[in-house]
Amino acid sequence: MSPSPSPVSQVDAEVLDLITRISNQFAIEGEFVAGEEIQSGHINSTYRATFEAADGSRHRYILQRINEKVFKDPLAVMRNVECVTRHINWKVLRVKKDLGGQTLNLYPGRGGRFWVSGPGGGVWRCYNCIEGCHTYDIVENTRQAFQAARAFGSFQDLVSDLPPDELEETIPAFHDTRRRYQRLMEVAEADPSGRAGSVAAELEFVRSHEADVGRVLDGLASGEIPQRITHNDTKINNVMIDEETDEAVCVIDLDTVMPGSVLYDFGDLVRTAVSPAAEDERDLSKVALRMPMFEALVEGYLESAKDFLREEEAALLAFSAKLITLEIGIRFLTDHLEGDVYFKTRRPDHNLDRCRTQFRLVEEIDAHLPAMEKFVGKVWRGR
Ligand code: GN1
Ligand code: MG
Repeated sequence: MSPSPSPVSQVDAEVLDLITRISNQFAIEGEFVAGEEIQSGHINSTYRATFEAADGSRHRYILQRINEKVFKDPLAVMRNVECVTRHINWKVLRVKKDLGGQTLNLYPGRGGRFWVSGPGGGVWRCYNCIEGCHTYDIVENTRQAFQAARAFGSFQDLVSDLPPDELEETIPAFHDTRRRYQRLMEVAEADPSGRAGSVAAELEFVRSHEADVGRVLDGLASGEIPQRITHNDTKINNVMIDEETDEAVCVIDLDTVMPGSVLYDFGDLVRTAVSPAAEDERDLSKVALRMPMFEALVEGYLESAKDFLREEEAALLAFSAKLITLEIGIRFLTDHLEGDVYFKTRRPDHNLDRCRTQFRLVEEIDAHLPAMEKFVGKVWRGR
């Protein structure tokens, strides 16, 4: 299969002017020479700026505007990100010297904070650009899958000793699948965009999976599944992979790091890494569960997570893939019914296409679940 790095696009003069003005407010050296848009991500707006220093060397920086419709308190997001990046930097330096790789760093801005206000409002931040790496929307080989899963397990380990009270809940009830389910049913009932009639089959699909939505939540409530600090958005394109060695170098997108279950992290990684089809693929015959990819994810994840993971969590790793794929499908369908107010869309019915792809993948996972559970059990016992 051909490589599928996440897309980057040219920007028009107006956006270029905006990026220039924003980047000039951060403490970065040199003069702005170029800017482009990074298109992956459905929430924030992300750009890459190139600066030329006095000695002629060029360096790139990531500029991002936080979407405040989604993150109602963007400054809480910034407090969390500052806390997490500082902690990781400390830990890599002092505790895990052999971890290697790169870490995300925020640049200070005019006004003495790690963010600046944009001309039309909004909270902007600036990160270092991790060079020599790609992010992938579709995994090409099992080495990438193994590496990405190991990186997310290490990430969970890195943030495991952050005091939970230090982190604010940037999106309340983010992975409350039961609440996501109820919300979908309410929106379908109210039908604000007049689209519910055309998604009867999808709604029926969700209803037929009602029994699944509480499984991790109930474990969290009873204490059987521990609450931990987790990433909460472990899409495969949120890990930077070295272009040459395929090694995972750095986990990015720290906006939803907060208390949760590691199962959501593992499940979302499986959702985005096992299928050779894009998240919004319209040809559903292309959606498939590639068992070798799943196996590489399990091996990579357990390599870094086996020491802290509990038996009860390991037992639900395979199921978590089904749960999170259902949950994200529910969220896409809800947004479709609400008139596309949350996720960025690039074509009509984009959220519906994404939802259908997720539900097809749920079926694929269901069909493979016994084999997936068997494989997890084998690796877990042999750890
Ligand atoms: C959003 O922006 P991005 O692509 O990192 C969403 C995730 C979804 C994902 C689906 C804050 O993440 O929860 O899983 O889209 N992020 C938020 O692709 O809602
Ligand atoms: Mg994200």
